[in-house]
Amino acid sequence: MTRHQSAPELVEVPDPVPGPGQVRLRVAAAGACHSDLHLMEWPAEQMVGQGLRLPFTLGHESAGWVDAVGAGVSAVRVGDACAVYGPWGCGHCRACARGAEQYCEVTHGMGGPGLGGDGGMAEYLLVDDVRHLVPLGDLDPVAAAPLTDAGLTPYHAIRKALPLLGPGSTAVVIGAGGLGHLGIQILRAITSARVVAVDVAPGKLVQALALGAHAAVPAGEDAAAAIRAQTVGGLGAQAVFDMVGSAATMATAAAAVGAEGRITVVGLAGGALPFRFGTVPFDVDVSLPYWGTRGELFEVLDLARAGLIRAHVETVPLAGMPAAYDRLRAGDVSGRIVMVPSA
Ligand code: FEH
Ligand code: ZN
Ligand code: ZN
Repeated sequence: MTRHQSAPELVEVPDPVPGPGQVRLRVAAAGACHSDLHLMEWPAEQMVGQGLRLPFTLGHESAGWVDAVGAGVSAVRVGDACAVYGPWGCGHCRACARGAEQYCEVTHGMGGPGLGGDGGMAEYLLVDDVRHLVPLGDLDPVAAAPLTDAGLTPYHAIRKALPLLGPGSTAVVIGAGGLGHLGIQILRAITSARVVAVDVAPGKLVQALALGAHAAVPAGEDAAAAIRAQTVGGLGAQAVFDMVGSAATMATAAAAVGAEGRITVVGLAGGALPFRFGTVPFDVDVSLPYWGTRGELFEVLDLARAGLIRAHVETVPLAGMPAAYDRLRAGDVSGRIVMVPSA
């Protein structure tokens, strides 16, 4: 990104040189996230307010191969396939000490690659510290890249709702796109909930069923009633994961969740949820989590290695990314678009 409230530009940048403790990664793939679209829309004051200064290279969901290491790096070797943990923290505060670098007391989840630092929409990505690399072993780095955000974010959210998702429970995923298509798979892999997918696009509902959703409901006025009909006794869902975050999807979540349930809003569409007596059932928790921990990224990759989840990717060369972002904005992407430099 070079200018506020503008489309990204393709520019030549020098190949990064790793300093002590750093690693240069040859990018295998970098996912295109809806959040990138929000970054392109944010006015200067909002970007600066989040600590994001232009210019920087987009791409906060990356994987690739170690290309060069700086002095003192021994945990990885040239040629190793690795995923990049994206929310780079200070490494020393309480949050970082437990691996929750997305909640770092210093960086507050920003400043990493593609979020103020130079990201993966490039041939090379400079990783600030080897702790932000997770070895992939035999996992394909192109398919693994989306797991670092589109997988890790719903995984973190679902992990927090686990106590609610036992036998007889219902979990709803609103938005079956980049995060939703992986959230459905993660719910099937680590919970015994009945999974209901909601989306505006018929094609995404078909894909959701193929990926393991037990039911698929078109978004809209009648969605909440259709969701409640899927729940035990029609009493509402135990957990609703809103991957969109618009006023309409939040209203659907509030009407679909049952008493003592949990609404988790992950999407950044900027909607608001009236939260007072009568707008949500009794004892409903509402949460707005952000990304996930370093330890959880290992667990997400373990799920992929076990064949329990897989990102459905469409590869695009770097030159094709401006048009790809336009398709993402138009809702015309199923699964995840990943930029592949060699495509
Ligand atoms: C990025 C920037 C701001 C908010 C949320 C995000 C997510 O896409 C990161 O997972
Ligand atoms: Zn993202
Ligand atoms: Zn920290």
